[in-house]
Amino acid sequence: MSKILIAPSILSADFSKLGQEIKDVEKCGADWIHIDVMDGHFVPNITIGPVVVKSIRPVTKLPLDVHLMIKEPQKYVESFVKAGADIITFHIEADGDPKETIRLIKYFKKKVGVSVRPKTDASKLQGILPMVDMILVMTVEPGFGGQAFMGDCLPKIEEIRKIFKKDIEVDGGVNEMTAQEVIVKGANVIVAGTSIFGTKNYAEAIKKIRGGI
Ligand code: S6P
Ligand code: MG
Repeated sequence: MSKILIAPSILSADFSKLGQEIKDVEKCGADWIHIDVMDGHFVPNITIGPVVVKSIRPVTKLPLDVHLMIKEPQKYVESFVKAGADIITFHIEADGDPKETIRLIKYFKKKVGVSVRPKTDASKLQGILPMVDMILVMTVEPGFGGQAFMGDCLPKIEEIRKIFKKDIEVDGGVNEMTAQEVIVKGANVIVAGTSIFGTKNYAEAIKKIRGGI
């Protein structure tokens, strides 16, 4: 089994000291920094944009894993690339031609991910799997941190793992217990917001989510 990667979601960090929070999770064993971008249209919440990504870039050596929960993702790829994103994931449900958006991200030589909402069937990914580096399986309805994990998404992780050998990232309500459920199904990248930033000991939280594997 490949190494389990932990990507703390900064949405649950203390934004008044964001740089320090990122340095802290890096020191405590995080592998990637997960950045949730919401536009108030694709999801009912607004978070951060390229300006914040740019200010984070010099703070850490870790890859910046940008999760775009926005309409028309193709319009914003270049801004996030210029801001310093290493991995750009957009939603298959967003408008536009997913293949064109994938090609655009690849043109900038960035790692490309495609995400599916809980109710979206894995079959919707047919045709794009050979083009991408990562599939992000949402285990909550995107929009807010701190929601409860949706166990009915577990079979989808297994279904995708059977036909996809690259990274499978899981995002939403993941804690030390649900992490083990998604790892067993084949996930190898774990996003965790509340279950890391909501604790006092980030190193311990990351270690427990990784499950000692
Ligand atoms: C979607 C959500 C995710 C984040 C997240 C995880 O609603 O916002 O995309 O990555 O904040 O947080 P948590 O607390 O569920 O681990
Ligand atoms: Mg996310």
